[in-house]
Amino acid sequence: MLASFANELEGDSTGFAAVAEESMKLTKSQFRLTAVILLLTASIACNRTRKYPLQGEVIGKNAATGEITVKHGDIPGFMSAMAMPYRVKNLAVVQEVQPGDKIAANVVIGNDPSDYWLEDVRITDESARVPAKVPAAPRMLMPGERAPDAALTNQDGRTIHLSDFAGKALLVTFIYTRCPMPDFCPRLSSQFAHIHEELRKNPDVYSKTHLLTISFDPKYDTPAVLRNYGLSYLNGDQSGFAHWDFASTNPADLGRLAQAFGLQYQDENNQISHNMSIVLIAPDGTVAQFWSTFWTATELTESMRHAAHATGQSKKTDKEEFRRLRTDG
Ligand SMILES: [Cu+2]
Repeated sequence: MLASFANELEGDSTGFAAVAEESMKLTKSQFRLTAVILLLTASIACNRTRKYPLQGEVIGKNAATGEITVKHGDIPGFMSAMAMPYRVKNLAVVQEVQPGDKIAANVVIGNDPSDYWLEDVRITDESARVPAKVPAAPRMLMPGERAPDAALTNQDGRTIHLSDFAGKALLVTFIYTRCPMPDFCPRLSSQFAHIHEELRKNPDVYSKTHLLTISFDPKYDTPAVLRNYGLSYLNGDQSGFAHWDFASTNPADLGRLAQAFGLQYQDENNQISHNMSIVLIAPDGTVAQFWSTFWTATELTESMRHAAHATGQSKKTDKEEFRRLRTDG
């Protein structure tokens, strides 16, 4: 999944199917890792971090979320060989490593067992580095860059634009309603429901924030389907749609948004293999932050609160300025 993002950065989409397959493997790996960590936690009364040496190959990276995907061998005493994403807190390292690099590093497990990352990353062999191709394809945005606009059709069949939410902190994610993977779309929607409840507790914050869930399965996810799906996460309360839209768009605009926000999706046996992409768009229409694999509802809620009140740094809060970007591409 992150590997395909790296491919796309270099204008190469040939590895997409293989990468989509890898993405499903990663999911299983993550389940396995969770199980391993739970076991470790149960057996060790811990209040300290633990480190395990890792050697492997970088197969993808996401500079916007600070993650690299590593295919690694057995880690004695910790886990068997697999490929999975890791956070690297030192962002210079994420800039430096390239797909194909062999690395050595330490996996650090924090006090909270879901909190793990790589430290002391050294590139041990860069001879297999995947060469960059030019010209570069359109790429994922970085925080601070202006988000594109797009027209969408929401759960009421009404046309809305990303630019309609200028002046608010807008949290956007992507799902498809038939998703069978509990750790992906159902997690995104249930956690967005939790965020919605949290935001609602403060009317001031509530009025300055908005949630938007976009389907990447527009053929199946019609407005009626999205409406029912949305209601199931709003406890049947349709007044919630005033603060949380469920929408879809045409394939061209979906592709543009996916590119800008680092979303990958691929039809696969009547299902859709995909990664996770969450983007927070600030009131001035710029990207405040991205998340992919590592996030919590609490973290997202706090970031929205912060963004909603961090106005005044930019003059460009007006809708026309935001919308102008559509023609700029
Ligand atoms: Cu899904």
